[in-house]
Amino acid sequence: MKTLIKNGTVITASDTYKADVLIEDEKIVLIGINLPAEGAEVIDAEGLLLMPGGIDAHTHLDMPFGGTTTADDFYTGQRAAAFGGTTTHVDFALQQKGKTLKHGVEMWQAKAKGKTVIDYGFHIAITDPTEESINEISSLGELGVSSLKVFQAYKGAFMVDDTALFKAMEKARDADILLMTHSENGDAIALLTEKLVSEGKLAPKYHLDAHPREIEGSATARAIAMAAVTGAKLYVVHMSCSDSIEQMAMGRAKGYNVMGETCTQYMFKFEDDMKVPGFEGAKWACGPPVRTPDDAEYIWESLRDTTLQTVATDHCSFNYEGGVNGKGPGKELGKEGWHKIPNGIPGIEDRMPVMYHNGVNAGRISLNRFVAITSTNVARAMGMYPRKGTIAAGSDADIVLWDPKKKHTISAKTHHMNVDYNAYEGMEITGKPVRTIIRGTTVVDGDKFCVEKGFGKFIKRKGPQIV
Ligand code: DUC
Ligand code: ZN
Ligand code: ZN
Repeated sequence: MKTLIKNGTVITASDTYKADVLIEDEKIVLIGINLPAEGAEVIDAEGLLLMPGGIDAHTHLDMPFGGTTTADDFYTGQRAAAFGGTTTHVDFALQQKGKTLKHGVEMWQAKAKGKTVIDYGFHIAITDPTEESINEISSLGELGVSSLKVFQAYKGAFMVDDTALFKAMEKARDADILLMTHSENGDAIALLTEKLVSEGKLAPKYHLDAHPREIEGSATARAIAMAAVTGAKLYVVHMSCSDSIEQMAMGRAKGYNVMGETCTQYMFKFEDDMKVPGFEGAKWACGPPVRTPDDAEYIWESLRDTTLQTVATDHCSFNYEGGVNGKGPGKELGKEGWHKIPNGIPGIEDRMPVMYHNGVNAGRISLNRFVAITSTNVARAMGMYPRKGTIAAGSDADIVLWDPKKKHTISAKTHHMNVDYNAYEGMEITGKPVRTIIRGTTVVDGDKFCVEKGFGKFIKRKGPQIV
């Protein structure tokens, strides 16, 4: 099968140029001027940008968490991602206590099976760091997994101590696995939580007091120091504030193998949104928490100056009004106390348009930088480049046809995510995907969804790069 995309403007992390793109089966085979159309289906992309499909390195689909399970499964979450121009994501598989890492990956493979409509991979989160589990890091490559997550938070659930983190880093270094940390101080959070709850401080806003910025900063510093000593490749996920990003800047200035990710919500949702009267603030409970408008500006600057290299979503959807009309339990679980609110914000569909409008249109980042932080750098870090993350001969034909003039108002009423609220409700954006192509197949065409469940492929990853 041949497809020729004519007259579009190709945008990569480094270049902007007008060209035709020829696709044969699943791959891009030729990029050039006035390519002949014989035997090909022709797509006219006049006035459109051709960008590599977005890659979201941080999602939680069908994940049991906080006494319930996330509202989006692999079908609803991936379908929404495709409407938003994301063509690949890497989801977090969780090791179950007493079980192997491989078992965790297999569990998540089973959740995805028969539901996938975009391409995907898995990180594995180590939650039971026995000697056996640590040794298993050496064979993660055989599962097509090139990244290992370690939680420095969620004491009593996912958190592991520094001994385990250090040992995991040594093994990850030897096996060329990317070590990812959720950097907060779980011990301090547990103590603060206990104190706040015992004082009857139960409204959603107290979530903020239990997750101070300073402990995100110091946990990040701890992870970076251990990466420096062990030589592991470190990727710090969901960096929310200047306290942690300053540590990242310092680590990178010293030449350590470290890089950082932020998430869209940290540029648009703030502490004040959690401080509103009533329960509404529960929508924005996530870990690390939302911070301040000053942090948002700091994040934009850090994305510009390459201190931060990727933007993900940490998509973790829970209904605001769950437990009714066939919906599973959601945020309402925390009505009696903020500490019972399931942590997470949805956004897998919104990342690309929101970052484009507020980044590129607002003059904060260039188009090429937009591609770098939403796709190319992610593919490199996750061990998928150049198969994913660029428009080049030999790469998978994952291409988003982007209309830079198309206007849209984001709303839960029209979004495709299986959740009853949207973090960007009412945001008027200009520029969005009009056609999403994955491995040469059109997955979304305007409002139409064009593939069946099971289309999405598991991507075996290896050779993570710090960028
Ligand atoms: N943070 C969230 O907000 N949700 C899922 C897990 C996490 O670390
Ligand atoms: Zn996390
Ligand atoms: Zn997460």
